[in-house]
Amino acid sequence: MPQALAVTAEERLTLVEADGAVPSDFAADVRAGLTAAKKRLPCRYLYDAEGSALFEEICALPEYYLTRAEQEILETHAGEILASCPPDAALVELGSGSAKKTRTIIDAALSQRSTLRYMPIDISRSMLEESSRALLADYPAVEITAIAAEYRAGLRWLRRQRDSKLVLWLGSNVGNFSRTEAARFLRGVRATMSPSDRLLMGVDLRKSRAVLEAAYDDAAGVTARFSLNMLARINRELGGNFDLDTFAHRSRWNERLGRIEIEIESRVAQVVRIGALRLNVPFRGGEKIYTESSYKYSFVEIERLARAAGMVVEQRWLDGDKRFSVNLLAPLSG
Ligand code: AVJ
Repeated sequence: MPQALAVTAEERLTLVEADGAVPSDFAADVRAGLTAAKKRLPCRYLYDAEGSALFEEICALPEYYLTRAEQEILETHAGEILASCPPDAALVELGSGSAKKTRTIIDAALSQRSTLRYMPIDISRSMLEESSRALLADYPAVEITAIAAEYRAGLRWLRRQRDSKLVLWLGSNVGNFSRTEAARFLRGVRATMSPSDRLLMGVDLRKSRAVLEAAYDDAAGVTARFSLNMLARINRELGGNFDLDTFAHRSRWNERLGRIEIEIESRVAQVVRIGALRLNVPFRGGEKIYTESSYKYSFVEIERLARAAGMVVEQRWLDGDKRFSVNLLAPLSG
């Protein structure tokens, strides 16, 4: 039985549920957001099973260049990226999701060394388990410690680890944060890093209105379905009676603030009932619910962000069309 000697995938997987996480409260946030003078819903609720599947579809859209551009950069420069990190560094990933892009980094690492520790941190436990098992099946030399946690709890857990590390924060996930929130979050990441650790951050760049607005309002209507899924989720989980045909997805590039602004607009005056909240929500014709910001950066803004977090941009790579950036950040001493 040669199998008895093999280290099984199970033995190479540890799943940690980081404690102290304040679980987000969909019902309370929907009530607060839809009774406010300016209606809003937090973008983290876009990602239930339905929304996560739609987001995967977005990543393959012709208009949504971000995923392909980042993948191109990682494929072209993975060796160089790893050469800039401690040779024994563990790989940490914030918001790992399906961890598809991570494979490029893992391949490059394993061409230089025999084993690798991967520590994905993600809010979705099911996504973590699924992506971890897939990786373990394909990479016998990889050991995984998967942390099911929101960012804050994940960082708290990371602060207690002693491994040297390369932290991955890909996909321009920084875009959902305001610039102030992004700096605060990165200071938290900085606090987990020792001097030789590095942060690899994928950041979408400022560009023309036409390219940006198409990326967030594709011809096939997938982004619209992704957006409106927020209302469908309220219907499913909170007994809402939103008629999705009477709402429209709107996205607009705000050049001054450097962000795409995504809203859901009520096409007519109407009252929506949300049963579980015992709440009636009135809408004027044309009234909007703000659901998501997607911030874009110039090179100077990326450097400013790094500095504000006590780090410096050590290296930067772009795709061939110069639409997207991958940045290697090093902690500043002190
Ligand atoms: C996951 C935040 C990177 O802002 O491009 C895509 C989310 N929303 N299309 C982005 C999103 C609509 C995405 N991020």
